[in-house]
Parts: sequence; C-alpha cells; structure tokens
Amino acid sequence: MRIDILTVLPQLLESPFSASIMQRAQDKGHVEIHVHNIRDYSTNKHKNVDDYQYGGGAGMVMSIEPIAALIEKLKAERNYNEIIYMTPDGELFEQGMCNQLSLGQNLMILCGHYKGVDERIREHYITKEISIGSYVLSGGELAAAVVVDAVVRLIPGVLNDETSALTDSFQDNLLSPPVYTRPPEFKGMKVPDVLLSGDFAKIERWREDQALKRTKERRPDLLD
Ligand code: 6GU
Repeated sequence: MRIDILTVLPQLLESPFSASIMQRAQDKGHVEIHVHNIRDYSTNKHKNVDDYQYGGGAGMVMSIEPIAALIEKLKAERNYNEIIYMTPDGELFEQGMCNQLSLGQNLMILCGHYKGVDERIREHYITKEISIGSYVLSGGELAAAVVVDAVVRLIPGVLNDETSALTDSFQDNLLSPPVYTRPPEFKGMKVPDVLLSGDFAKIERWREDQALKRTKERRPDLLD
C-alpha cells in the first residue's frame, strides 16, 4: 500500500510513523508513507497556503491552488482508491471503514486546517470525508495519523501474529476481555483462577463471557 498525506504541518506526522509497528511495516515494505508539504506547491511569493473567506467572518480558509496542484500531480502518477479529507464534519471513523480502506492500493489523505479547505476541493477531488470523533482538533494531522495506524496494522503481514488483528475489539462488535501477566498475585490482587487452570475450553468460555459483559456495560450500542 502507498499512502500520500497532504499537510501544512509535516512535522506533526514524523514521529507517529517512526516507531514500533508503523516503522516496521515500512521497513518490511508493506506500506510506503509519503508526507507532502502543501506550502511547497504555493506559487505566491509569500508561500501562503490560506486566505480570508469570501463573505467575511473570522478564520482563514485553505486555498485551492496549491492543494489542487499537489493532488493533480499525484493523480497523474497513479490511481487512488480514495482521496480522503480529514474534517470534523466527516463520516465517523469506525472499524468497518478501516477494514475497507486496508484493501486499497493507494490512499491520499488531505489534512484540514484553519476554517477548512475551499469547498471546491471537496466537490472536485475528495472521495471520502472522515472525522475521528465528536470533538474538534487543531488540525487533521493527528486524526490522519490515527487513520493510517488503524489501517496499516490490518495489512496482511504487518502484525506478527496474523490472528491478532482479527481478535481485536470491534472486529466482532465486542470489546476485548481483560488480560493478565505475571505475577499471579500483586499486593493481594489475584489473577482469576480460571486463567491458571490450564483448561483451555473453560478459559475461552470465560473470555467470551467477559467480552460480552464488558460490551454490555461500556458499549451497549455495539450490541444493537
Ligand atoms: Cl478529522 N479534524 C479535526 N480538525 N478535528 C477532528 C477531526 C478531524 N476528527 C475529530 N475531530
């Protein structure tokens, strides 16, 4: 998979992809992540990437020209499965959307900033608009990092244990059961006996019960 991220703040997207699973996914050739600075495509002498909004009102709008130039350049080089715009008024991001995006070959992600992007970019180029939740971030970069992480870990071969992405919370609309490791007792707090029993059928039943209980308590909406 190839992912192109278009941003006015490339610094924000350096560390999320340079450690752990995301770094290894790139090292092993499962994904190429290219971060592009929209400012490099500004043609005006001050390298502006935003402007006042028509009709007046507080807040700047991301200009159409540099973003269009960058999108056109990338589209001429390859076909994109989706051209995504990260925006608080987008479709709510959830696991089903991750699964679908993980099947793509090339994804482009535009990070929103200021009051947002000139509407004509959305109308003409964007194929999908994503929000990661009902709150407002200062920009789309951290949200884009969330989407990339959630998608890349689903690419076959990225996770060591092939089955572990399938047993994630949400893949079966259930939250994960509690987990424990050594020691068996810490300051009087004990690991549930069943996990030490060696009876794997019983352990599996316990985990299913716990997953269901946790989902009922915390996310009953998932069971609807
Ligand atoms: Cl994608 N962008 C911004 N700026 N805020 C958000 C968001 C995106 N998703 C939730 N809040």
